[in-house]
Amino acid sequence: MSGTTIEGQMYLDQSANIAVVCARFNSLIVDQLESGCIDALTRLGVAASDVTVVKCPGAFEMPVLVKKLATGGKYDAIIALGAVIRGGTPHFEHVAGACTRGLGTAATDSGVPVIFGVLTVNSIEQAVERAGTKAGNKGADAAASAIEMVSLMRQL
Ligand code: INI
Repeated sequence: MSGTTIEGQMYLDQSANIAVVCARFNSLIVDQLESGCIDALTRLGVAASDVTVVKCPGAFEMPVLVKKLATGGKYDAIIALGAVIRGGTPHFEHVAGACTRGLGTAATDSGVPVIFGVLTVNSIEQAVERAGTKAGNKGADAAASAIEMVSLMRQL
């Protein structure tokens, strides 16, 4: 049994600046992730005016932007939203791998929470399922993770 448990709250009672980086590639899906994310952030206590959305070409470009935002000292958390959908070539592995590694590095190098809201799926159907249909909305899930991490970082 431990003496202390530290947990993040799931609702923010202090202000927080959140950046949401959205890939334009597969925008039919990512636009749904973005709206689910913004809706959840505001319902979880973040003022709409404290949310900054940054649009980029695709998942491959996200790490450099996220790193710049994370090291600028302005944001309490950064949420990356994108959709990498497998095709018939190895392209998927390169884009998804570079994006995943780069976002992880941006988080650990900067010390600012980076939330991985990038779908990496085998089909458009799997992406649709995660963008506001039967498997929920991964953008909204990413918002909840961001709030939990901001709360945790403020306690540690
Ligand atoms: N970018 C994505 O965000 N998702 C994809 O599924 C994808 N695929 O499969 O090609 C994708 N490619 C573009 C890439 O992210 C860069 O924007 C592009 O290569 C220019 O650097």
